[in-house]
Amino acid sequence: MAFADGTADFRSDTVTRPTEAMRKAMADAIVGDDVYGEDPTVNLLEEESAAVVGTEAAVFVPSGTMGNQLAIWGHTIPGSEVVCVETAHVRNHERAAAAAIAGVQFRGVESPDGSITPDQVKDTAAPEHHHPRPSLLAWENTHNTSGGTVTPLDVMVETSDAARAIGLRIHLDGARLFNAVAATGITADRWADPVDTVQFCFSKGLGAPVGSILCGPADFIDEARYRRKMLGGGMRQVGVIASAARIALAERDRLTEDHENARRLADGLADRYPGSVDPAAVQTNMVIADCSPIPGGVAAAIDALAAAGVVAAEFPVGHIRFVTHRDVDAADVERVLAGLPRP
Ligand code: TLP
Repeated sequence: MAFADGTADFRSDTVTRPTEAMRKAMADAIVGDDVYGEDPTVNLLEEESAAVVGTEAAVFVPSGTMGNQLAIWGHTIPGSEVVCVETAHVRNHERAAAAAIAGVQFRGVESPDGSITPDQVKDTAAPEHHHPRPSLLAWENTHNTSGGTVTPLDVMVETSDAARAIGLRIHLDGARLFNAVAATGITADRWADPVDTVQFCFSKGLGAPVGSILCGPADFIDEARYRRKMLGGGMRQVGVIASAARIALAERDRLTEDHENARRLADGLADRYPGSVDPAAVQTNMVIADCSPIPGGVAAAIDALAAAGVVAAEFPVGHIRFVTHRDVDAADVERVLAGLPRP
């Protein structure tokens, strides 16, 4: 189902527009001042979210970035290191906020798919007089830049155990946690079990227009709520948007449709342009296509798609990242395949 103007936007799952049910819920939302803790819709959303991931508490935040940054700030001390994969969103796509806010730097470890081994974490422990000390291990599951790959739960458990053994706290950037749930059938509370805090987004595949949530122990979340206000994240009558997020959370099972559409697209691209996509690497709602087998390369592909009413962007260089979501369907996948230049 493309947008009302007929375009199908595959750039990200952040582009979804609120459904009629969300718009109605937003119009009818019962609200109060959330800075006083008096917005009933936000309070419900926080309780429901904490229950889904099995934590004591949760705090609603405007963005995944703010959720991640509150976690990093709360878990670390200035001058320490956050261990993550070198391509992590917290490291590369959050405007260096962790350096500005928490005063930490990142130790990015090499990983093709978002996994981190116990040895990679152990190697970060300060071995000599010059090395900064690590304070936090940050997971990203699913992992964005490797194409929505799932880090297996046993890998998360084993490496998190190794991290705890050397005194690290553990955060999960679960912007797309429910894509990992949909791909594996493993419930969200089990993914959250090895970590101290988890951030997930309502505004990605879940399809809400705005909002994310940080979940964790009650005392940690109390402090995060205090710091959210410091950052200007006290949002007052924010039940207006929490109402849409509640619907997004309740409808999370629909993500399997996005995964089916991504699979269709991956198979179609691999068939037409051998070498562009490894279908076996496509596990959730993203397909990263190497455009070198497409005549004219990435620029010609983006232009041809635009002429077919498909919005696509280069990410990373020489590639297009196609992301499936609520506002693109199987017919839009066919539109991509029909629109691209023929070999
Ligand atoms: N990702 C966006 C861009 O910022 C790259 C996208 O289009 O994929 N964690 C992960 C893993 C993310 O992918 C994102 C957004 C965030 C955090 C940040 O969420 P927001 O945009 O709500 O701050």
